Amino acid sequence: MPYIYDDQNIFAKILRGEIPNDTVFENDHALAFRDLYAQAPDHVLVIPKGPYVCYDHFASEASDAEIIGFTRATAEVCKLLGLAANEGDGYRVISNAGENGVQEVLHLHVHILAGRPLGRMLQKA
Ligand code: DGP
Repeated sequence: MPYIYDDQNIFAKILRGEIPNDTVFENDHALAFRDLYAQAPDHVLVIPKGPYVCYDHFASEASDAEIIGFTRATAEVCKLLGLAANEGDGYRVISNAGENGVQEVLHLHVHILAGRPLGRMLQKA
């Protein structure tokens, strides 16, 4: 089944400048901005500029340049916030996908969470 991208999602609107955001970093292929509903002292979302629904969509269909630009953007955010595991207290990267992943916004994003102990990755159901 093809991936269906809805360009009316909230992150598409942010990319078009229709909704403001608190930008942390930007390059040709990615935008990083603070999550409006932060769940940790540092909670940054990194999104590709292209129309990708979720992580596996991006990983399978994005160009090499997009994948490099997006991945390097996550590294820049870690550097800018002083989180890198070799110099800071660490962080967590999460990307939710689909119903079981409880993805609310259907434009690929990774959450970078940091600034406090984050506990174990998952609670038992
Ligand atoms: P997810 O459940 O993985 O799809 O997370 C979506 C995140 O997006 C959630 O943590 C809240 C955040 N969010 C939703 N709307 C906005 C918005 O308009 N601006 C910003 N900066 N973040 C938003």
